This record gives sequence, C-alpha cells and structure tokens, in this order.
Amino acid sequence: MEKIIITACICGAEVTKLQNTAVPYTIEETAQQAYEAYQAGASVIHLHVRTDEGTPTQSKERFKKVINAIYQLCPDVIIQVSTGGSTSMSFEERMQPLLLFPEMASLDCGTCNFGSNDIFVNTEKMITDFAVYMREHNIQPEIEIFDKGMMDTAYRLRRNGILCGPIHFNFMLGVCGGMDATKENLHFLIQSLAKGDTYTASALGRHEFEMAKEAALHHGHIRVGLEDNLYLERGVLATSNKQLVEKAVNLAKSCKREIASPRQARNILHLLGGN
Ligand code: KMH
Ligand code: ZN
Repeated sequence: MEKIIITACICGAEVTKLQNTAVPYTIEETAQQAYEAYQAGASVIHLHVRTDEGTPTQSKERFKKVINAIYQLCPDVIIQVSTGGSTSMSFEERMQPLLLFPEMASLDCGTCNFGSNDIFVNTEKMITDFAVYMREHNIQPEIEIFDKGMMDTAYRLRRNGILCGPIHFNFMLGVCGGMDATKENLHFLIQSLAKGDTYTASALGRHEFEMAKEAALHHGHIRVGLEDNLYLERGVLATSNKQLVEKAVNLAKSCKREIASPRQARNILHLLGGN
C-alpha cells in the first residue's frame, strides 16, 4: 500500500486558548501534544512556539527548549520548524530557529494578504536568503504555497539553482488572501507538480479534512492540527491535536493508504536520516 505522511501542526501563531483551550503554549504542553500526535501517527511536527502567555515567538532559546522536550519523548520524530512565524515578525526573527539546524523548516514562497488586515511578507530576497541558508546547512525546506504564483516562484528558484533536488510542497489552501480550499484548486496545483516532487495538502477550518481526503486519494500527504483547524467536526472543538491526527489516520486508511513511520517519511522526503 502507498505510504502517507501525516504532519501535525500543533499550535501555529494565530490561534489562542480563548478559541480552544487545547492550543498548547508552554514547553510541556507543546511537547506533550507533539508526542501524542506522533503516537497517533504523525511523523512530522510543524512547529511554532509560544511564550507561556501564548505570544508567538521565534526565540532560538524557546525553540531549543521545546525541540529538546519533544525529542525526549519521541527521538525519531521529524521536526519542521516554522520560518513563517507570525505576520508581524521580521526576517531576522523568523531566521532564529534555523540557527539550531533543524532537520526541516517551512519556506514560504511569496507575499500575500493574510486575513482581513495583515500582509504576510516574503520578498524574493527573503525567500532566497532562507533557501540558501537551509541549503548550506542541510535543512530540508518544505515549500509553503498559498497561491499558484508561489509554486511558480519555487520552480523559478530551482531553475536558478537556489532550490535544488526534489521539492516537497505544502499546499495551504483557504487563507483569506490565498487560494480557496476547493478540489479544483487543489487539483490545479497537483497537476502543476513536476515529476518527482511531492505534496502535502492542508486547509483552514472545516476544509482541513476535505482537502486531506482529496490528497489521500491522489498520492499526496496530509497535514492536520490546531494551527489550521480547531474543530473535530462541525460545532465540536477538538480536545487535542491527537484527536485530529487520529481522524486523519482513519481517513487515510479508508482511502487505502498506509501511515508512514518517521523512517519511511524520511525516505519519501529525501531527508539525510533516510535510507
Ligand atoms: N503564521 C503564518 C503567518 C509557516 O509556518 O511557514 C505563517 C505560517 C507559515 O504559519
Ligand atoms: Zn505554520
């Protein structure tokens, strides 16, 4: 059976405990939720970190503590730090977790409106600087796509030698300012993939599982978690990331996909730890 990678995006930078008390803030909460997601079947943790009060931070020290706490509980999980941070952060702030040389990091490939009054800024120079640093330090990027033009940018950067090797994309649909989370849009992106490249599908809110199912049916991988969606189903808040991962696992199995272990995920993603 074809393997499927499940990524858990456990807290993000935007959602808060006021919306769902399960959103982890502290080091212990974040590590525990990452561990439970891993036990449920996630092999990749897309990681943002918060202060104990819930403010998003790209502090290298905070990332280090959270990453160490996660590795204590699940040493073989793949940690993908966010270089997106939150929309108000500078390039220098967003760079900080890369100084810890994580195995993977997100790389957002374009600027877009983000919600009603924010702009998520990723100039081509910023993207290039992130990408070059990642390449020079063997950090595998996951290319974050909110709009088709961002995919074109990634392919242009590969033609220019800034990105190299197979690209793994995360198609992030449903951001207010990016592509809507529709099957048509997801298929447009899938059809635009170059041979050998891979993708994860993710979407905000109620579209999370619709896009996950479509990806499971079309050779893709799945991302779920409180960063993108606070609800297990309509009107029912998720009580943990684990619940969302469990739902994704059942969905993937119903689509005849087998859940990838971290080792298998490393092979699919061409990570150095793979064999
Ligand atoms: N929080 C968003 C502004 C990423 O992690 O790279 C950006 C984001 C993407 O979440
Ligand atoms: Zn993120």
